[in-house]
Amino acid sequence: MSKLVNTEKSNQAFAEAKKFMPGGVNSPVRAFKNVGGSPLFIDHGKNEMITDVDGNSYIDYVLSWGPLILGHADDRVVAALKQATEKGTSYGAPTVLETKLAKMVHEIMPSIEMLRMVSSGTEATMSAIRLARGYTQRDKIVKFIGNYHGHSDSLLVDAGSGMATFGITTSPGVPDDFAYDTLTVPYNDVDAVKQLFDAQGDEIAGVIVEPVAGNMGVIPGTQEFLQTLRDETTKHGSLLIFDEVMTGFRAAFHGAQSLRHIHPDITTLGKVIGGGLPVGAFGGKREIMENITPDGKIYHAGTLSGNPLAVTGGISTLEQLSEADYVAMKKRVVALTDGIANQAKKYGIPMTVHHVGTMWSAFYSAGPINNFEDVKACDQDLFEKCFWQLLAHGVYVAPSQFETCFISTKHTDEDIEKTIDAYGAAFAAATR
Ligand code: HOZ
Repeated sequence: MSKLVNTEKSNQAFAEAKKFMPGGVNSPVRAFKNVGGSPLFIDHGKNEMITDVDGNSYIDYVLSWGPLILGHADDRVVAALKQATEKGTSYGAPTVLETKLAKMVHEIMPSIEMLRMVSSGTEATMSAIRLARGYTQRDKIVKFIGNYHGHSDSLLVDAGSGMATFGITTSPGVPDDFAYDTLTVPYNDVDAVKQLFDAQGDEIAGVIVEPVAGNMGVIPGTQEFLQTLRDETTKHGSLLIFDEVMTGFRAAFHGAQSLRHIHPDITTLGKVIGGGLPVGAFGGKREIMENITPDGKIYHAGTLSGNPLAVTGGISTLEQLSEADYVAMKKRVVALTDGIANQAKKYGIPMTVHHVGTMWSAFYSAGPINNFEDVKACDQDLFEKCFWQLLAHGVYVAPSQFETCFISTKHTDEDIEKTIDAYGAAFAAATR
């Protein structure tokens, strides 16, 4: 149960859900398990607010774990979806909408010359790995400790997000042989990358990386680190995969790749590209993408890939976003994170705040925070106490330090002020 708010109906809903679904949820990070309570069951959301089944409303910084950059139930997205639904929910045949979205994505991220749509971020990264392996005719892949790329077998090694939250390094059910071909390296560790490529570079199919890590809180990949990945993969004939499922249209409108001016061979997308509907995509250089079926032999398929509703959600979201929105969102994120840092200072709480574009996180540690080990050393006890206090003050943040918080175009200056005040009240209560 929620410790400080009346959540009787949520608690009842959770008890019932647990009878029929493992842990009562359809994704573990929702369960509030590591903050020692039970989750809120959400009744509805509008703009930057969500309301639970008990009628409590919160300023939402989870935003469905990133997709809702226009906030909940944006009027134009809802209208477009209603119209699309009237025409049919799925055909299993091409629509012009898919080409429209692929073209829009290419214009926003020019490194994506061709695109294949899928139904989730997990499917996008899994397919990108198969593409890298098929294209290079090699098996080994490199990932970074604390990066999370969904829950497919090859990538579920030393992962962030829920794996980190629950302290699991790999999952029963992942065959050893799969993990054997996944080489892991600390994030932002340039020397470790060079050493690995010196030793095994010619066996490596690809490197997959979150250019700004978002599954251990927000940790930017340094310019040197990302440039080293580009240089080493090019030198050894491996592919560089930027996992921008979270950072795409979030770290910047043109993705994290635009911040570092580095072009990956393949990019994976999800979240914002579906405007809150189940979606994913992977794309990149034409000469690589043309190896996918039916043009090539690397197999990929999906009944709901390019689903008209999901694509409509993505198109109507991307169409509404302007450079001015990003300037405004960034200004608010800076005000928010500065405000939180000031409150922490006032109450003598060691804290490090990070933000990139529309993503932010507050680490309960004096820092610096550059990699997974740094996040593991954060004060979990204090995080937990403050988490419940924030809820009691109407602020909903991600229930783990291994996750990112987000902002939408609908968050107002007043929301930011209220949130900073809520952090102040939470810190006062937690240090009492
Ligand atoms: N991929 C999301 C961010 N870490 C979490 C969503 C989930 O696992 O349910």
